[in-house]
Amino acid sequence: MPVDATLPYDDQNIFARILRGEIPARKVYEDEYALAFHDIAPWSPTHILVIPKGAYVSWDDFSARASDAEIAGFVRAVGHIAREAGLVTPGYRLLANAGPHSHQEVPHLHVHILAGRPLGPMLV
Ligand code: DGP
Repeated sequence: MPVDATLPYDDQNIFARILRGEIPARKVYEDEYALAFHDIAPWSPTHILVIPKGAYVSWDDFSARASDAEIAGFVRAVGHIAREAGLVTPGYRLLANAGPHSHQEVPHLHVHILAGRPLGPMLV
């Protein structure tokens, strides 16, 4: 069910629970600003989700409220993960849904890293 990203942050959302270690995830990377783990229902052979450690619903929420250090740390983490996973040469796609029209399902900002096969053009 898509979420309304304008609602206040819900600290019971599934990614908040993964961050707190209440439910398991197949972790790929973690640092002070970001946690990355494999998507439970992958759309492509490589499907990694990267989330900020802070409580942000969406990209617009994050860019409005996060500190410069959080934003820089998160963006650097996404690039680091792509490089470390060997995705740079074959290529990869970044995608972040926000709000009902995008079909965002989890109300904690996440960037999808999609790779592992030719992905074709974006479908909207
Ligand atoms: P979005 O529609 O952009 O909000 O994508 C949410 C993604 O989160 C979707 O691809 C499935 C994934 N997902 C949902 N629940 C879990 C979970 O409990 N664990 C993991 N690893 N991924 C999840």
